[in-house]
Amino acid sequence: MLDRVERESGRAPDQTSLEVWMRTTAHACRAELAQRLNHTMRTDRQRGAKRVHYLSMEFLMGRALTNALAALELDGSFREAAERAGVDPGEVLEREPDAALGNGGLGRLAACFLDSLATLGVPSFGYGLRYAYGMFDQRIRGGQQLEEPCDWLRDGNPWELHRPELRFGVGFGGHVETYTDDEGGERRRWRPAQIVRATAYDFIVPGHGTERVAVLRQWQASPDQPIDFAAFSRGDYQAAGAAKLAAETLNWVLYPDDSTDAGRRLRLRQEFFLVSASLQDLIARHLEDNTGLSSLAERAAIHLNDTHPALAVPELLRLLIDVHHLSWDAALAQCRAALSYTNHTLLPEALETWPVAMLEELLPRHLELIYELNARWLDHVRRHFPGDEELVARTSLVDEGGQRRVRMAPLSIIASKRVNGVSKLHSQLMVETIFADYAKIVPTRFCNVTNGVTPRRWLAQANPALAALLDARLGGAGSGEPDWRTHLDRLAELEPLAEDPEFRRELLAAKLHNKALLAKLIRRNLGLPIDPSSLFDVQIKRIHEYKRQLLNLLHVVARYQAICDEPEKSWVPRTVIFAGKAASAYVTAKQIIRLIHDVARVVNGDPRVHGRLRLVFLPNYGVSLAERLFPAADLSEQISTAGKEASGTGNMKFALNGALTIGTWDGANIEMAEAVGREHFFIFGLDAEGVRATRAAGYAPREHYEQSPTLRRVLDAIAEGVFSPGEPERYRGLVGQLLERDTYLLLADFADYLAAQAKADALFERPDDWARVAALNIAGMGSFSSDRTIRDYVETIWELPGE
Ligand code: 26V
Repeated sequence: MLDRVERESGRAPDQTSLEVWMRTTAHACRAELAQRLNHTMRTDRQRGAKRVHYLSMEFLMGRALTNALAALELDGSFREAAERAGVDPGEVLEREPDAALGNGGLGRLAACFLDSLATLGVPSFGYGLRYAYGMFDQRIRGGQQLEEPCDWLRDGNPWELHRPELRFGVGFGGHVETYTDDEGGERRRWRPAQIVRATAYDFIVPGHGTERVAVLRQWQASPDQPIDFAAFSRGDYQAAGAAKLAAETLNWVLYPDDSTDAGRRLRLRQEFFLVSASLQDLIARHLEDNTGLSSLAERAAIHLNDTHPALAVPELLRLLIDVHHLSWDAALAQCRAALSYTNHTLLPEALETWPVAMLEELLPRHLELIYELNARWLDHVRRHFPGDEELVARTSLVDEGGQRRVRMAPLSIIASKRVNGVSKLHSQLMVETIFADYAKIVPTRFCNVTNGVTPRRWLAQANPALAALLDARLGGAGSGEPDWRTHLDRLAELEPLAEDPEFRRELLAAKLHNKALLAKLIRRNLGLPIDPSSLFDVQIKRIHEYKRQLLNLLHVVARYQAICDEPEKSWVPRTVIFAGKAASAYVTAKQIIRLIHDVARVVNGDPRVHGRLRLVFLPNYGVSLAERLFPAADLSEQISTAGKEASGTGNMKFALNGALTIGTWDGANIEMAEAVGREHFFIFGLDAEGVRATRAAGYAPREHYEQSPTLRRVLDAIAEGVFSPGEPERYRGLVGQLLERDTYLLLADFADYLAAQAKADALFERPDDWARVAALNIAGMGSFSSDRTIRDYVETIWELPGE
């Protein structure tokens, strides 16, 4: 290490910057990983292994260095070298910027999957885009969110392996022509108006407890010709650089969800760019080792992470039919055997559709193929459901209401082998609601694979205190026992330990340690003193109305008012922590952030409260901040309106780190509660059926307001400007929305939520009992490892042969 630092920087190891240390360490790891990559590729090729190709517009990777050092077992030598040079190893690790190439759950799930694919040794490629700017950085000014570009590549990326030899052309626009081939057959051919080059940048994902690795291949766009020389010579520099600009725009920024219509064309171009480059790459690899493409699906599973890569359907058809001359039937058979699709949300506003006119202009051949596919599909529907023309209209790939649009979820469903939801409830609701018609026509295509998270990052690396305790009790790596890091089922062995007072004491000590670290961070970043012995009540995720951060805040206000009424009473001290980003165009979500800050100012500054209630908003939520928050939480807020949160994965990270959950009967909360025991969860509120029935009966939120003095007082205070005295009307509209519509049923669940919070207080007053329940929660998390999830995908969806 000391040698490498000198060679990297031209300076002595104790004279160089932390950045150089970080880069050098990353380069050292990358060199090892590149060797492992070579071995992995060689064995897979020799074995003729079937590979998984995971196509995703998002990979929310976070930092890579801690994970790489752990996987390579270089952690100790790194620390030793740094310390010898008088450098703090922790500070070196902090220098690495987050790779925030995702919005939230969907992107982080993809990152956890890569970790598990590598660890399980599944032959696999992740395919994504090399965004220059990832998820925006969130700043808070005057209590309001400001977005700033996330310039994560500014100082280069020490991890990536540029592969200039892997280059493919991706077309856009132009026209389609008919021609006669050598055998006299009539064929269609796309003549794009523009070709953009795609080059690969590989990020190597290490496996744990194995020398195998996975690859995340990220595509970079560049123009066919970097400069239009004729234009340059004329002095028209704008025209000279136009192609370069147009190409590079493809890699410009990660789209934040809920983005407005502006720029949707660019998003479509990004999606096609990802799909086309990835498919050409995997087909080229297939043809290196196989004679033709009629065996493609035997060797390649192609997975669509939501519908963002759904253009893979017509692009694969085009490549097989137009370029490689398979028949329609043979090509469709390959699609139907190779492709699979995961749905991640039931929210209708998040289901992708594209205007026919836009497709016609950008991807004319693909539109033709979609029409042909649609005709065949509707034939199938008519044959099986004769006379049901309404079913035909509803299941058409083209939405004919208003501006004609292509529906991407149905496109993915009809051309896939399997379609899965991400928790039992979500998969059930998926076939009962949004995809009910398709489930009627092709029932066996639908299945469930419940999400999971990687225990390496989210427990072993994020929570060394708890990891040490688990090692002491279950045996660590090298103890001869299977390591819990790769055999998370072993957590079940903690169940009897929950009855061991010494174990409970150690568990509480580990938690207190983590809370003290977080308190220090809050003090440093926000200047707020936090009591580490208070109950840390944490809600961290994207800000969205259905996730109901506002319900949490209503509880905070109710508690504040109660403390002010009886300041002498002994209140269980609480620190309520929020973090999360609002989509830049999502006005209500941004208002919720502002309200959190307004309430925090009043509550934290009120002497009557006397530190027994603190409200904290930590800016710029992301993977690295999350790694500090999960280990320090006592209470995990998973309070979505039942039926709305497809799965949740933060819920699993909390429980794995010994937090108790206060949550609704929604998403994976249900399976977690069943695994841990319902009695060890603070479950409250309406379930999905209750939500449906409440709405069907004509939900009247104002009745709750009128019947509950507590609720009335809370809403009145917010509406009348108690927390925004400078602008008393600021939240009138927000409260008005709750009283009139309350789309997400906050008021219906309010009373029960408060009752559940009171139960949490009561248990927290008995630390030994709390610790027992925390231990049981950890013990129940064995099956929420993404290793289990990936095994499920391998068996039920990708159908890779067993070892
Ligand atoms: C939609 C869009 C629309 C256009 C611009 C970019 C963009 C990005 C994301 C989305 C939808 C995101 C869906 C999502 O993240 N779903 C979450 O998936 C998690 C993993 O399965 C799951 O745990 C969460 O419950 C679910 O909300």
